[in-house]
Amino acid sequence: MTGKLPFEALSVDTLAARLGANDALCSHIGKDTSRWKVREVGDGNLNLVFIVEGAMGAAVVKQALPYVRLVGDSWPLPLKRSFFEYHALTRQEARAPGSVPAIHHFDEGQALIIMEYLSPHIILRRALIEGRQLPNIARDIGLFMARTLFRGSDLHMATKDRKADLALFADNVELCDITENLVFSDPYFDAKMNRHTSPQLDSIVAELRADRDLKVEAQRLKHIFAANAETLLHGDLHSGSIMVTETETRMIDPEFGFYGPIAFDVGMLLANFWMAFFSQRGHEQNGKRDTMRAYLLDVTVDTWSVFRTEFSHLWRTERTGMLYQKSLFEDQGDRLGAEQALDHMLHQVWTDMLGFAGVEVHRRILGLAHNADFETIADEDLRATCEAKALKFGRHIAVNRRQIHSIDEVNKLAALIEQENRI
Ligand code: SR1
Ligand code: MG
Repeated sequence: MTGKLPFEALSVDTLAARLGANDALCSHIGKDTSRWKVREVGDGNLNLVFIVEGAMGAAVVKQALPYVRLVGDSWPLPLKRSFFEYHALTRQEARAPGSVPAIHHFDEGQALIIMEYLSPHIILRRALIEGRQLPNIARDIGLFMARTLFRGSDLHMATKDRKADLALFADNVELCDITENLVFSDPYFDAKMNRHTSPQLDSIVAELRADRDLKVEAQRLKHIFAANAETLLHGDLHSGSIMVTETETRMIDPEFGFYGPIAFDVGMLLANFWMAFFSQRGHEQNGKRDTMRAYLLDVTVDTWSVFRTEFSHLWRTERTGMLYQKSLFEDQGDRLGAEQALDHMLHQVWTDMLGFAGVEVHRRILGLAHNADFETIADEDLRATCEAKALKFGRHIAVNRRQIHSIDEVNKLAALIEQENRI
């Protein structure tokens, strides 16, 4: 296949014929296509994902569709998101080696990426729903965020390179538009594609939509998201975008990559741990999840701590960009000045991160794109109870983010809300 053919979506039946001559794929799985087994496994909202197994091994073929898969062709979405995913993956690999799947081949015209098949990895969200405690995720994801977010910014990059990347990713307009609407606005009015557990949550939803402070805060966060082009974000760093084994963690799916605020990836990620926490009560059929709940709160503490520590380390050792130049501080013997600036920066990330986490929780319960943590709770009353607690928590951290000073404080609040009998 060459990039010059018109785009055509692959299928289980056509994949071998269409990619049988692809050298990159053949070199990884073997070229005898009669031995290829193809499965479509995409369970995300946007794309096709195939696992192709051959005599020598397996690979993943991911292809964008010209529309949103979750909704159908009534919602067109450009194929170029595959281009942004490819470029984001190459930068993430350079900035945090070993943290993303290896890329074997990219075909821009067909909007497809052939990449490493991660096995026996599973999606982190699934592991958390099953109640599995993975020992390394806080370390691995904390390091990934610190390294990619620091090294993709003007703190580290030559400003000419950063501006070129800023221009490149600025064209990821339609995916930013999804986040701008689905995360920051739609949950707070009666948007067409919204849904929630009804009637159980109806009155809470009405309250949130009438909550002036919350809506103002959500719009302030949207403003930060849209205007603060600090670094190359993953852009969709939730527990469905992370694959894990007991010992390994890999980030996938950065098609929402663009230049935005450092705090966005961190907030979205932590929100997903807090949602996993609030959903545990809905998954207690085979036993209590108290230790799992404690584990999830520990993961938020450790992730934030690893992020902070690594970001601070990079600040001290790799601050080679045009921001907070060493010539102004360390080179004049003013190490404390650099530390003061670092403190300011981390404080800003902390405050905004809480806000982004709060609205992420809301949109997964009130908007179009829900998450399996809550959706797989079959008992709707129980699901609504878990969701109502998460909504209350999300509102609190979004609106009061400037008055919250530590992650222990946040987690105490989460534990208190979790124990409430009525909402
Ligand atoms: C229409 S896309 C809905 C959501 O799916 C993606 O994974 C992103 O999280 C997006 O917001
Ligand atoms: Mg995705």
